[in-house]
Amino acid sequence: MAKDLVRVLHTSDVHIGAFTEKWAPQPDKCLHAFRAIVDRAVQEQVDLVLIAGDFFDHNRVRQEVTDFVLDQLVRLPMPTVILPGNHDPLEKNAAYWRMDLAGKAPRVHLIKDPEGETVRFPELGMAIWGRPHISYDDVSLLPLRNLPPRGPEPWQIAVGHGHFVRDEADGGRAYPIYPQDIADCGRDYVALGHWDAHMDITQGSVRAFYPGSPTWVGLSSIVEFKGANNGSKQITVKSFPVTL
Ligand SMILES: [Mn+2]
Repeated sequence: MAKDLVRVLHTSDVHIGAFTEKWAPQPDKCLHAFRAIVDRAVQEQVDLVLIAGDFFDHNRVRQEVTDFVLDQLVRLPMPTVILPGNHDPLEKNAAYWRMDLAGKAPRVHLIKDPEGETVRFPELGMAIWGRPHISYDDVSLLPLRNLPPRGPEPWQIAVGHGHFVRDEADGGRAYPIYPQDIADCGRDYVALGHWDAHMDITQGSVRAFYPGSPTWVGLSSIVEFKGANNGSKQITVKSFPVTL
């Protein structure tokens, strides 16, 4: 039987590597933001950490930066799922390849399959599907189209990094996510990334949120999944300030 309460720390857009030069006003801002996220996940003993893209600001981050990030990931006692975004696509020179995740942080699952893949956590009764960015040129990527059918776990999550299309004015945007993509994705919760603001863009019965960038707006979310065993499933999103 799945756990009755599953808590997921959902963050995105940490933009590690942005403005890290010594002349920048706050050169360590994004590193401190991520360390604060890890502190919170440890304190709150969440069941899973989900990073919905643009974890890194770019793929040229220095080795000392990827070393710091790896040290922080190692501190997390729970599984972590990372989806590469448009700033940190999984290209040949991706920052992710310069971290020994498999050797040092084996609880981290990096979503790699360009078509999309599902990471399963039977002990949590949860499965997470995502399609990664794999190139800086993939502007026509549809992050939430053509998902596989739901799996057996009671909680089916999608993670997507892209731009929510609000109206016709958004028509030409890269990595579009249409309202119908969310409404039709067959998941319980869509963990989004790309926007810096915290936004609830729930469509029909599918809850969907941008958590907000911990670095730029100082926010992140803990999402509580409750009641899978008694048939009254309930999802609560709690936004919290990330203090640096
Ligand atoms: Mn982005």
